[in-house]
Amino acid sequence: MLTLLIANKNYSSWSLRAWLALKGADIAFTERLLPFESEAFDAAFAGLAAPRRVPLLLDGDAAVWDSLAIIEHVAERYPDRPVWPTERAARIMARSICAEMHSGFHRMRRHLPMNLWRPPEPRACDAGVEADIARVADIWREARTRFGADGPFLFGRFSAADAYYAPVATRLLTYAVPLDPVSAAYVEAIHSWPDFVAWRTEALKEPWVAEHDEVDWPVVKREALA
Ligand SMILES: N[C@@H](CCC(=O)N[C@@H](CS)C(=O)NCC(=O)O)C(=O)O
Repeated sequence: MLTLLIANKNYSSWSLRAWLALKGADIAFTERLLPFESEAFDAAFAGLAAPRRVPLLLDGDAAVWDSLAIIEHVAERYPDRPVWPTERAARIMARSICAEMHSGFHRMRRHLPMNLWRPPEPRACDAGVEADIARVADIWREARTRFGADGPFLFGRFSAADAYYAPVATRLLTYAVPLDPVSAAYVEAIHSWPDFVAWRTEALKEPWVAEHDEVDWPVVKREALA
């Protein structure tokens, strides 16, 4: 049995990536939510030969840490599940753009933190952040044009690449970034995906506020629960 350690659903974009990738591939797991800066968070990592970071997957007595390693681990362990796109050229691009997200886009990630309960409102961006956003739009356009015929996601049907770019889709909405039609449709597809809706619904109920992720601090702009 698999157990996925995650943190706050409102803020933890790396947790969201691993969680969505497993859900999207229909891989069963138990989720364990550890609020940031809690004793439970520290206790969960005591005795594990792994960094104190989420997501972390427990597979029996093995700990797999880092979202990309988790995704590759489950792809290997469940080869019949659609973790990655099935077509080779699509899979090559999917892996490449996940690696690009994993090691890049620092300016955008820092300036526009994931914050699912913040109502959409613009935030001024410098040229570096704008360049990151433009690169995301280029990736989405290329994937959708070359491989997107079978559905609304980057490679048609949902894959790990969508799990990886879902937090970006939320940031573009949260900070009211102007979008081209392809990006707007993709952001909408992510926000309508039932697994994402389930995650966001839970996020909006959370009590924990992280000052460094609230760009309007000391004001916490927070959408009321429906
Ligand atoms: N590159 C790592 C990033 C993991 C990471 O930075 N996780 C953050 C939360 S999103 C964390 O656990 N921070 C611990 C803390 O803030 O106490 C991955 O892909 O899993």
